[in-house]
Amino acid sequence: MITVFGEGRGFRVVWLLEEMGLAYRLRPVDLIAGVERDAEFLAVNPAGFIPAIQDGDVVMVESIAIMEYLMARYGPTPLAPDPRDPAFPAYQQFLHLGEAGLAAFMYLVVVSRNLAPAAERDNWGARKALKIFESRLGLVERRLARSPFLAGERFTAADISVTYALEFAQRTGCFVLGEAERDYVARATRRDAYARAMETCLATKAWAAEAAGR
Ligand SMILES: N[C@@H](CCC(=O)N[C@@H](CS)C(=O)NCC(=O)O)C(=O)O
Repeated sequence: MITVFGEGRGFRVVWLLEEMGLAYRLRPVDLIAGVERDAEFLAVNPAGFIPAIQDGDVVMVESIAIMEYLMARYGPTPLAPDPRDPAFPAYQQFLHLGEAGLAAFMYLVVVSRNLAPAAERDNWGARKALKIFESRLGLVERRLARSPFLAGERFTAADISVTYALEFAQRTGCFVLGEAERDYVARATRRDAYARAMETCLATKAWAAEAAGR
């Protein structure tokens, strides 16, 4: 049985597991309370960030790497086009851009605006991170002008990666998505596996409801 530690970007992993129909359990990790006394989690990821997975003897961190592991280990799956498929380069690029180009930079904006001491909230690093997020988002917009999903006509794990980043940006109130991105998020999340992942990830579900009501 695969154990997923923590929501946040762990939502990507849970969504993927639901798409693939694999058995798993979600083990909540409370970052707000602090992980210092969570010995079971720290034994899995001594660096203390989420998500992490444990699958037998395998322990991994980094949501995109975890997704690639699960698809390679338990696939093949239509979520990951074959490397010889013409959809593969765009798939591979946007799978990684969702974290390395979008969520990681937006995370710096979010923690600066919400967690930093008042005098440090508006800082050069956070402003630069927002600009980088916007420039990478331009690549997503260009791609979506040509196809409904990032790898082409079919939904793939690249859409899980980028959709998470866009929902993260929107729910934190740090970015307002344009119409094309909102339509895309609606298209990508109109899936049974997404709904099941939401029922599992109760903190994410509560956060989405709170953001929608703002
Ligand atoms: N690139 C990593 C980012 C992981 C990350 O920053 N997670 C956040 C919450 S979603 C976290 O644990 N932050 C607390 C910390 O880094 O100490 C991934 O995609 O898994």
